[in-house]
Parts: sequence; structure tokens; C-alpha cells
Amino acid sequence: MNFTETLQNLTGKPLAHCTNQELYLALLELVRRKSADRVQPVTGRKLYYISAEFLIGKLLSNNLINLGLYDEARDALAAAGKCLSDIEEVEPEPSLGNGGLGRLAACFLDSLATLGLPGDGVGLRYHFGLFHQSFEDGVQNEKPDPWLTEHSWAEKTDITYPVQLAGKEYTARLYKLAVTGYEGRTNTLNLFDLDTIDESIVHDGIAFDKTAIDKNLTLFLYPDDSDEAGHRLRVYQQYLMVSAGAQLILAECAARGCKYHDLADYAAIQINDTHPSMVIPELIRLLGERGVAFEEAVEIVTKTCAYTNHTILAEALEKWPRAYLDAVVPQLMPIIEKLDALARTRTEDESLAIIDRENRVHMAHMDIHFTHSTNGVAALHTEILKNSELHGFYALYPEKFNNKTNGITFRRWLLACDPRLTTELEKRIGSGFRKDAAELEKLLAFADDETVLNELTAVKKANKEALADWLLHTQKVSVNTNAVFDIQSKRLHEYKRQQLNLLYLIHQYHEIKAGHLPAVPLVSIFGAKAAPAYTIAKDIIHALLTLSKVIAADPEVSKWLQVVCIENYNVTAAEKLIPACDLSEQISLASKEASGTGNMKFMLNGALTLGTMDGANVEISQQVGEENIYIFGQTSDQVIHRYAVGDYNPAQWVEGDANIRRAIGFLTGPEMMAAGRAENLTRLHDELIRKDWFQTLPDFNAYVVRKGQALSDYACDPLGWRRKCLVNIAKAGMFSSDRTIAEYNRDIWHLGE
Ligand code: T68
Repeated sequence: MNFTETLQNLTGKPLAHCTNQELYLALLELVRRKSADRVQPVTGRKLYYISAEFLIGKLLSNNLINLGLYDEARDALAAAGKCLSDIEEVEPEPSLGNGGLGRLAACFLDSLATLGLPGDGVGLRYHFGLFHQSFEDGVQNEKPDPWLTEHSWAEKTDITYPVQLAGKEYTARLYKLAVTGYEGRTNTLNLFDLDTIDESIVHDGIAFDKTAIDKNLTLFLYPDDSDEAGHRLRVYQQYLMVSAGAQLILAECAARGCKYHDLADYAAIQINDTHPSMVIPELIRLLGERGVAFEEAVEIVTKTCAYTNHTILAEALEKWPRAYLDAVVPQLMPIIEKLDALARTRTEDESLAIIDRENRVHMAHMDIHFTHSTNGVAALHTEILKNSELHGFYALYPEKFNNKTNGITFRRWLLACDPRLTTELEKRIGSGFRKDAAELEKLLAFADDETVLNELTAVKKANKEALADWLLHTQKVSVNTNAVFDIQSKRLHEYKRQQLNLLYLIHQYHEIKAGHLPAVPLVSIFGAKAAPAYTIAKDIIHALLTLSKVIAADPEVSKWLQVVCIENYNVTAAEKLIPACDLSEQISLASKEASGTGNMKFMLNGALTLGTMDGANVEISQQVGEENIYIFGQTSDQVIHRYAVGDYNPAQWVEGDANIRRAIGFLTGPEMMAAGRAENLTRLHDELIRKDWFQTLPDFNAYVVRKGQALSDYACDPLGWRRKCLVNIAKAGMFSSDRTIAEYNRDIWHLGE
């Protein structure tokens, strides 16, 4: 049976007569069957990647590509007058993640399956995901994101596990989602949920009764945690995930003949940040129930589990008040106390304790003491962990610390999102890079080939046109595709410094007004959600939206400068933005961005990075050479020193620098105040001149100069610019998540052995 016939059998009528919805469902079913054929039995050790987030993105195209069906599907549909990209529109994007940490988990699942390694995900099935963002009157508005439809990729099973929360029993139900590898095996993403969830309790945006656990537990990812009930809810969620997950792991291992004493030969568990940390005491508890003594259980669990750290920001390192855990997971507290006591026999350093003097439970500390591996996610990040943030732990357990620089799956972030570039690359260097990303280096042979460089320019131009079209239809804005497309898309956070970009744009506004015209027009695009309770982050969004309005109303400036904030930034939007980008903004305060993965996606798609020496930017810079990247700003050592001395005073920078004064002053000046809200603008203004905790002002001038340099290179030396882009594409190979996963497997997991 050919492809058309197979599909027609599923739809029950000629393809030309089907709606896109019908075709989508038929393709979903087809993918399901084909991926089931690639399920392989597990031998040896299997990985369980436990994570509160899996930002998997839409699955149809990705699965068709991985199963080798994409071209056939596209052609069969085209022959019936249908368009695969229209059918993709029907699929809602699964809303199971927030930012880099969740997207990393999704890339890892793809690479595990592609490399033929047995490795499943364990997480939660959030009904409304993070939230759906819209902008109303210049402010972020949050609504539920109801992505779960009747026919979803995650299939309900009849597997359930009992979970005790605050002394009451709940039933966790398992849903399974097939993860296809590129010409590889099929693994599973296991998602837990409660049957009793009641979506109708959500009102007024994303508000709901936080006490009705049976109804609300898996409604949202990271529900608003601005109050105590919100914090507790996170503990409830985390325990649901790890208790059901641990029971699943033990059941699967037992089914394969595991006797619990040899659990580490059957399972490797990766703890993705501290959200799943309670899996440690929970496994010890479950092993105890199965007759394993505490000391031995600790040893087994330590051998089985490994921990990844994704941040050095103190506020993101979870420390739960003991009272929460006493209330929600009383069955774990005796075990956590014993672990704390055991840890105290290993060190007298109070700062390494699990339960501190204020009765807070430090989840990361439990992870480091009771797993065999702690890794950072980029070289610089791991060094900072070893030398400052976690130095005491490093001194105690040097052998546990290791680095695993992040990566991205090239299937989604090149083959799927940038077919034009993929075709161009294949024309020049063959298709070996699809499986071996290092082969992209073959492109270097064309670095001085004007034909190739011009073709790359044509690809970028076509991608910019496509983005412009998408922006027009979805965001109702029209952009000049002859301008430089400069993009900052990532979670909204002060350490990522969208506010630095904002100050630059205000500076440019004034320069243009003063007749100092830039070398080329600039379209500055932002994509970012602010956590619902993060006030200053929302103020930054408001300031960007207001500035966008002020500029658009000023024809003198808008010829040269445009600010676009796209609504509801998600994986689908990223797939449109990234291939069209010229300049990638990676401007976090040095030392604060653990790695970044957007930086890798943009370089792979031929954008140049404007960035600080932070996270994986450092390794990108080493790969491409400093002439092929725009680096500026303080180094991490300088930043760490400035924090240590503690004498940073933004007011001095405001007083001492007329440009800074002018840019910050504009926030509360007449133009902005007339177009925006005084409360939000004033709060942001005051925050910058009084606190500026992420040191925007010391980097301001360096940023302005470096960005100016990038824009003038783009305008004055187009071929030189494109050559730099080519080098970036060619050198992106090391940032494939296949490389990352191979390293995790070599050093930590040893899967299949
Ligand atoms: C990100 N972390 C890092 N955290 O910020 C980024 N955290 O540098 C890195 O590249 C990426 O992880 C992958 O390693 C996150 O995305 C969160 O989303 C998060 C959410 C809740 C609490 C703490």
C-alpha cells in the first residue's frame, strides 16, 4: 500500500475531501502505528529523566521527520491539493514547559531515542500548561492554555499508583507519549495526572482555589507561587511526580527481574534541577517498604541517581520550609532527617546541611550528598559551581562534579524549522550532518565562495520574508525585511537583561531624533513570558510595549527602528523566529546564565551572537573565534568581584553618564508617560537607578558600541557578515544534544550495559 492509500484508509475518504483536522488525526494515527513498530525491548540499564517540564513543541512534523515519512506525507498531501504546513496549524502546542530547562529535557529525549539508548521521561500532564500570554493595553494578560484535546499524543493507560499527600490517598494515572528518534528507537514520555482534576474551577484568568488539591493539582505548571498556598502546591506537584515516578521505575525494574539490591544495574535516574529531588527520600522509603534497610537503600539510591544543576541564582535554588514538608509529605520527613544526620557525619560545615538552622530543607544539598554525580550545564557554569556557589560541596566530593555542556536537537532546530537552509547545506556538504553534526564543518571549505555566501543570504532573506508574513498574520504587525532582524527570545528575567536591550532602543531613539542615523534599519523582536507574580518582569514588558508604540507613532524614528513584542512566545514561535534572525541577543549578566540554549539555536541557523562572556556563549566564542561573534561587557570574574565587594551603586552610573541618564530618564518622561502607565514605568525607573541588581548600567556603553559595530558590519560588509554566519553554522556541531547525551551516557548513565 502506498502512503496515499494508507492515509486514505485511515480517513475513510479521498484525501482531497478531508478537512485539515481529519488529515491531522489520520497522520497522528499513522505516526502512532509506525512509532510503535520501533519500540525495542530494554536490556541493561535504562534511564529515567525526571523533570517538572518537557517543552516538547508540536509533534507532527518532528515525528514525520524522525520516522522518515515527512517527504512522502508532504507530497501525498500536495497531490491532493493539501498543504502539510496548514495541517500542522491544527495541532495545539503541548504546554508542558516554561523555558530552557524544559526544552533541554525535550531535546534530550529526542537524542536518546536517536542514539538508540533506552531512556524515558517522567513528568506531569498539566492541563493548562504554563499560561497563554496576550497583551492588553500594554500589559501581559494570562489565560489558561487548554492544549489537551480529545485526541492527543499522550495516551491514557490503565496503570495507576497510589500517592499519599497530606495523609490522604490520591491516584496517579499514567499517560504515555511516544518519543521517536531520528532513524532510531521509540522511547516513552511518562506523564502523570489525577482523574479528579476539574478544569472548571479556573476563573478570572488563571485564578483557582489552591486548597482543592484533588481538583487543581495538575492544572498549571508552576502555579502562581506568590503566596504560601502556591508554594505548597508546588510541593504537592513535585511529590505526585516523584512518588508515581519512583513506583513506575521500581515496577518496570521488577518486571525485568531486578531484586532492588541491584537497582542501579537496571535504572539510572537523572534529577533535572531540584524539582524532582524528593525522588531520593521517596525511593529510600519505597525500598524500605520492600525490605531494604536504610543504609543499603541510601547506597542504592546514591548509585542510581544523578543531579543536574541549572542555576546559580539563590532564589531559584529550592529551600522548602520544613513545615510544608511536615504537612504535605510527613512520610518523607523522618527519612530526610536521617539523611541530614548522615550528611552531618561527613562534614562539620553547617552550610552543607540539608536542614538548616531556620528549619529549611535545601533540596540541592540533598541531591549532592545523595547522588553520585552533580553536573553543571556549560563549562563556565560548572567552574562557578566548583569554585564559588558549591565550593564546600566540591571540596567534600570532588569526584562527583562534572560538566555537560548543553545541546539542542538538530532535527527540530535545523531540519524541521529551517528546510531552506537544510537544502542548501545538503547541496554543498551532503546529508551526513543529519546524523553526525560534526560534518557541518565541511561547510568551512566554502567560506570564501561568493556563490555559496550569496545563496546563504538568499536563504536568510526568504526566511525573513516568511517571518514577516507570519508576524503580519498572527501579530498584526508589518516589518521591513531589509532591516536587520535582531531577536531576544527567552523567559523574561532581570538577569537575562531585556532591560539592557530596552535602554539601548531608547538610546537609539534619541540618536535618530538627533540626526545620527544608524547604518541600517533595525527590527528588534522580543518573545518572552513573565512569571505571573514577577512584577518587575511585567514592568519591563510594559516598557517595551510602550516604547514600541511611541516609536511607531513617530515617522522620523520608525523608518529606522521598530520594536516588536510577540504574544505568547512558545516553541512554535521560536521555530519561526530563529531561522529569520540576523543578530541573536544573549546579553545576560556574566556568571548568571547557566548555559543558554537559544544561543545555540540561533548560531545553527546562521545568526551572529551579540553576547556577554556567560554560559555557553563562552564555548560558542571558542568555537567560532572572536572575529565571528560580538562579545561585550564585564567578565564573570568582574561581576562576582563586584557582588563580593558589595559597593555597586547604580546612581553613580546615572550621574556620571549623560547617555545612561537620558535613557533611564526617558522611561518616566512625557512621551512614555503619555503612552503607558505611570505606575509600571516609575517602578522600573526606580528599580534601575536604586537597585539594578543585575548590573545593567556598567555594561550599557560597551553594549551600545558593540551593537553599533555589528550593525555597521552588516550594512558595510555584507559578504564579510555572511562569511561569519557560515562559520557559525559550520561550528555549531558541538552543540548537538547528541553530543551532550553521548557524554552523559559515557560518564554517568552507561545505558544498555
Ligand atoms: C535554564 N533554567 C537556565 N529554569 O536558565 C539556562 N527554574 O541557562 C539553561 O540553558 C537551561 O536551564 C538548560 O540547562 C531554566 O529554564 C527554569 O525554567 C526554572 C523554573 C522554575 C524554577 C527554577
